[in-house]
Amino acid sequence: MLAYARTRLDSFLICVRTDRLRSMFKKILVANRGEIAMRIIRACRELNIATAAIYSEADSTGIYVKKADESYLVGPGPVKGFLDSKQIVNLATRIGADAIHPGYGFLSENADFAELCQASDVTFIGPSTHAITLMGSKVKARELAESVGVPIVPGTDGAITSVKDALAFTKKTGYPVMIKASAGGGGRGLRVVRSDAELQENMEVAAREAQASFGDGSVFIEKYIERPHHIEFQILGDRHGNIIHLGERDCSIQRRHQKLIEIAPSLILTPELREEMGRAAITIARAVNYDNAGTVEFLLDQEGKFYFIEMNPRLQVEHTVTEQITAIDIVRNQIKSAAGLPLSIQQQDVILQGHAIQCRINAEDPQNNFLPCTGTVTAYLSPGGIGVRIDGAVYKGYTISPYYDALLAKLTVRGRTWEEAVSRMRRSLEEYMIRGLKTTIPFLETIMQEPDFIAGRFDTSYLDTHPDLYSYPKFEQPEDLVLALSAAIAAYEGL
Ligand code: MV4
Repeated sequence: MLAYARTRLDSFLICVRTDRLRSMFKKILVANRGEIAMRIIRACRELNIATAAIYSEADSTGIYVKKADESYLVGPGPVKGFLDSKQIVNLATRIGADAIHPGYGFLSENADFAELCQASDVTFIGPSTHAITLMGSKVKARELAESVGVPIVPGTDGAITSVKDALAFTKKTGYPVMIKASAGGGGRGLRVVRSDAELQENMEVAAREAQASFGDGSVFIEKYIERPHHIEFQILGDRHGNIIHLGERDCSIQRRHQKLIEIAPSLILTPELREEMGRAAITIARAVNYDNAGTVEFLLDQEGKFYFIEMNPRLQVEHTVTEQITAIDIVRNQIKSAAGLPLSIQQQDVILQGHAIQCRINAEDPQNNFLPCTGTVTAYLSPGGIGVRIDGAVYKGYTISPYYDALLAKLTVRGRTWEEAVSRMRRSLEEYMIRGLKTTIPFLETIMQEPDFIAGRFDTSYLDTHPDLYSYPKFEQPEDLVLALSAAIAAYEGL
């Protein structure tokens, strides 16, 4: 009898909670596109919250446009609409959307946009403008980390304005050093220099580039950590002062800061180091009263020492690997925290189970310097089975345009062990069929068969130190060869 009463009470509480959520947000405007728009729409549907998508003319065939309850054309052109704060907030107000989810990229780290949302009484689903602003300055983020006792890379005190100051720093620490744009991020505005001459050559260029790219020419210098692991901790906060971490992701397999493969958990963190780095991540988040989802980035050097480098005040592409090993829905928690609800999980509820790997299925040709590829998908079949997740927005007949990033889909697998996860990813990539344009699938398949990767022996130098990865067969399928030969014959015959 008691068990039955308990079940009835649980069902009642679920209804109340969902109703409360529904009463919190009636409609969310998804201010993004592609796979992350799909991801947000899915979370909203599970919370019974209506969704409004925005799209450009170049994107009108996007599957997320079809899946949203409403969709609105923004512009002009393929990108400007997604970056037009006023147009988006005015639309939200006009259609009765009481919240906006920015996804990642576009306006997701734009404090002015978050401010405009607030001023227009539309909830910005993300951290406070204070957190966005502070973490948008790598110099301020470093100062904050140092002030709360979290290790940072030895570097200059604040931004530097003269080569003289730069040389004074390198005289003390030696080379190599990294020149970083304070307003940069995600790998943009970074230069490694290994001598006084290189420093003098690059300082002014770095400042000019930073001014042109970010509207802020401030640069600072850090000691360059050779061949680090790039480890980031997922943070979840709410508006009641609760902050937890959901473990780490190892994002070391990148090419020029473009992440290709992410894994969770890291294969090299000991439980003690995970505990220490997790505590450091929460310390930094607490110092800015962090109240939504965010990621604290560290470098781990070859001696096992870690250093804070930056915090990303937004949802990340690679959040899926964390979700797969914790069974915690990060986007759902973002929405609930932004709606003012307290976190429903505490740190002790976060259990990391198994291993997850995410591969980015990009419309790029790794054998041609990752040149972005466009074209129409002539055949599409995604993998499935136990522990396989696809976050994507591609289907047969979809045309990939040159206006957006090359991400077609994210393939995430989970296994009880690392070996199981690798074999599952290998099998899933074999199964994944996208025809009509080149993708990173064959390149990723090669990595899944590479001994160092399988053994977990990789750091940020992996792609540079394994050139054989690029020598997979040029034509993945016979029809690719036929297409290429037909094109060659046609060109020869001057057709
Ligand atoms: C570094 C570093 C080595 N030493 N800083 C900065 C942006 C972040 N997303 C990665 N960043 C790095 N900062 C110091 N002092 C190495 C990285 C880094 C990286 C740098 C160049 C090329 C690829 C990289 C991949 C991960 C981390």
